[in-house]
Amino acid sequence: MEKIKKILIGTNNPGKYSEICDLLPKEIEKFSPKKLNIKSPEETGASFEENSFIKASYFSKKTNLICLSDDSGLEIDILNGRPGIYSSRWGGKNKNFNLAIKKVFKALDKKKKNWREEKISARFICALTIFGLKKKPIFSVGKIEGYISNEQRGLKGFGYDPIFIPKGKRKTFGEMDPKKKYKIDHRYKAFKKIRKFL
Ligand code: ITT
Repeated sequence: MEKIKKILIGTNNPGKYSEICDLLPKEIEKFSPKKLNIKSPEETGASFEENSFIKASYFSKKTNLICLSDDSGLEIDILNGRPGIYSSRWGGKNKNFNLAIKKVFKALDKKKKNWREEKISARFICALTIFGLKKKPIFSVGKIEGYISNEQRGLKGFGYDPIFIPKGKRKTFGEMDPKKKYKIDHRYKAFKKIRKFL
């Protein structure tokens, strides 16, 4: 099997970038689109898998490097899966996640007045693609089930971390030590399935 020596981590999201760096073996040389001055492509896919493939193939073709991309997001059941593949876009142009979280709370208020007294089931999903190998691309998906917190808690992590409580835990991802989060989350689970390639 072709072992990867160099990889472009195809994300312009700093939170994701540091988490993916941590999940990859130390000896792999890592590159970022930011350093190479490459903007992200438009995410025109209809699923996490499609968008992940769009990013990995785009960055890989631009750089001639093997590229790993992650498309991820938060699905809330009573919102019919929203924000889902639009998780990033709910943060607006400036990727403001206080704003995105406000939007989530507003949508929940609209759906169910007393949602804060109930368990609001949700999950984080991560779809990974590795593109640019001699053989066909590698795909993997990981999920973590949990609940939406009735208030924003914790300053650690990124994105929706302050409102997501994984099943069986009390703390939000925003309150958890990032190293602990990295060992249980959707991204970790997706990585675990493709460990043999890395
Ligand atoms: P790239 O496309 O450049 O990777 P992005 O932020 O636009 O960056 P996505 O399109 O995959 O990435 O959007 C995923 C959004 O879902 C991301 O912006 C976060 O807000 C949220 N998200 C994904 N994983 C998360 C995690 O582990 N913790 C908190 N929020 C997460």
